[in-house]
Amino acid sequence: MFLLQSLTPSHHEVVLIDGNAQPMDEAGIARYVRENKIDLVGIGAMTRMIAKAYRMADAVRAAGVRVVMGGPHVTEMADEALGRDGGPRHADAVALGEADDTWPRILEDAARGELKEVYAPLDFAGKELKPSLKQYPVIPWDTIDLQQFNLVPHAAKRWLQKIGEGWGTFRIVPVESGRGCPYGCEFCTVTGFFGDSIRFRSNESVVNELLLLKARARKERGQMAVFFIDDNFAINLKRTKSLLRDIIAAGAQVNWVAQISANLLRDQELVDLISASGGKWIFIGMESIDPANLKDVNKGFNKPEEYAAVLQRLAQRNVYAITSFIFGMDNDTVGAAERTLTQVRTWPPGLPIFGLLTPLPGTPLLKRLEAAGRLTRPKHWQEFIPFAMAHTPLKMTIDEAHAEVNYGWSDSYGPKAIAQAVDSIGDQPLGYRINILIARLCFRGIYFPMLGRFAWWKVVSENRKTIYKLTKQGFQAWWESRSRTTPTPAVTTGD
Ligand code: B12
Ligand code: SF4
Repeated sequence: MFLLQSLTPSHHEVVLIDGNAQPMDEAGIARYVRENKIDLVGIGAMTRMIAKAYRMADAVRAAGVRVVMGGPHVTEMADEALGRDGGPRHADAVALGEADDTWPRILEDAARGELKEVYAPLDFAGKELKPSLKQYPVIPWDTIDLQQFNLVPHAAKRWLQKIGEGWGTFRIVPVESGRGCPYGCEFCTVTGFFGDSIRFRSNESVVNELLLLKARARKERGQMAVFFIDDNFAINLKRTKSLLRDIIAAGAQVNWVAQISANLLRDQELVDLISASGGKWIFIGMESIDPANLKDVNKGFNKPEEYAAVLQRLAQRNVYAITSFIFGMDNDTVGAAERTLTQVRTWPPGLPIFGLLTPLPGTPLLKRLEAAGRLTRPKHWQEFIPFAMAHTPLKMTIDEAHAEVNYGWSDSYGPKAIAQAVDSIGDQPLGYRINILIARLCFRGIYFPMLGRFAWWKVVSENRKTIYKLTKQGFQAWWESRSRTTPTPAVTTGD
């Protein structure tokens, strides 16, 4: 939404609401658009939250305001959004595919009262146009209102501003450096949506964006981390290395996270540059430790036998991994989670996450399961249930697959596992251990929602031993550094 805002002609005013950061219900959004005299509402959503997005769209339309929807789900299911499939209508218009070029057109049509139903990025011959990222707009990070994205509690702001370079604000900002991934994993929408044509921004425009973010963080005495949202940040090794070198040369390093497939992390020079340019966490879609499963989903380029070495190479540079696994694959049997965790426990500490194989619209997986008559909830997004399968796996039941995911999360995020993860890097600086602890406590919430103070209090209490140990060590380190810097009185002999 930051990108679409930047592509909006300047005579329009844009307000951004992120449903995760600033949740609203139907009555709330209807009131908001009325009170703020909004003329047009744009909604983007993934399949997972499309049912909620439709409810919000319905409320906005009932308040008399037009709705345009875009993003990966409605691109595949435009008829559903427009009510052309026999169901209710949710959107006045849909933007198919990448809307960089169509968004300004949509706005002009809406302003003239001539909004069309479908906007597709096509050339005069009707061929799909993929926007080049060479002329990327400047996202005005120095002026955008980022209050809704601050992860630091307001009450602690003043105090935290004084620590080190300042922690008065902490935001993780999405930055795009390129689009597309040609690998075509069966469950993934990316190859179909962005196409296998990979496009990159210029190094200069990415570096300038980072410098802008850094300057804002400094001004606020806060922290700005970056999530490079590229699907596969190192898909072109030569280009990624050149970008990282330019970031280092310009002093534009910020702490960053990115998604990179395991096969590309064999390269030692890449890992060195990741570390030197501020890379802290790499999301790796490991999916399975079973080569047969990987082959089934067209991800045979993942080699489970090299997972440990890849993670070691990263950890040696103090870069850790978010390792993502999928259960319920066709070759999975009962015990898949424990077999996976037996390996995970021997790896450097990271953030393992577990999901279920999910047939998303537009993926080859959905087509295959549909053709085989294996879908149990063909339109699972309309009755969204977190961590629930929508088809029957081949070698286990649906309930057994759910139990595997539950075991994965419970075992990896219990107090014992968290203490072990922190202790396993006992020889590393305190900051890295605190980083692992905080990240584990936060990631726990993906499966065990930690909404409200009581839920957080309970988690803190369960992990009190580890928290106490690190706090004590932190206090000792602070005390020792203080003693070292306290000036000793000068002794004069008075000749
Ligand atoms: C960043 C990201 C996240 C972040 C989101 C943080 C944030 N607030 O930015 C995090 C890590 C939280 C996340 C989580 C998940 N994600 Co995610 N994520 C992405 C990622 C990598 C980048 C999104 C992005 O910004 N892209 C760049 C912009 C430019 O592209 P875009 O969003 O598609 O927008 C363009 C068009 O779609 C269109 N458009 C989009 N919205 C709108 C709205 C309007 C009004 C208009 C006109 C146009 C328009 O215009 C834009 C410009 O061209 C994408 C992959 C990808 N490359 O897109 C996956 C992706 C969106 N995620 C995906 C999935 C599956 C998930 C999870 C469900 C994973 C899981 N199993 O748990 C979770 C669900 C989270 C939840 N809240 O429930 C899938 C979604 C597929 C689908 N059909 O829904 C994607 C496509 C990845 C994939 N491998 O298939 N994700
Ligand atoms: S490597 Fe990742 S982004 Fe690329 S197709 Fe596979 S799952 Fe999608």
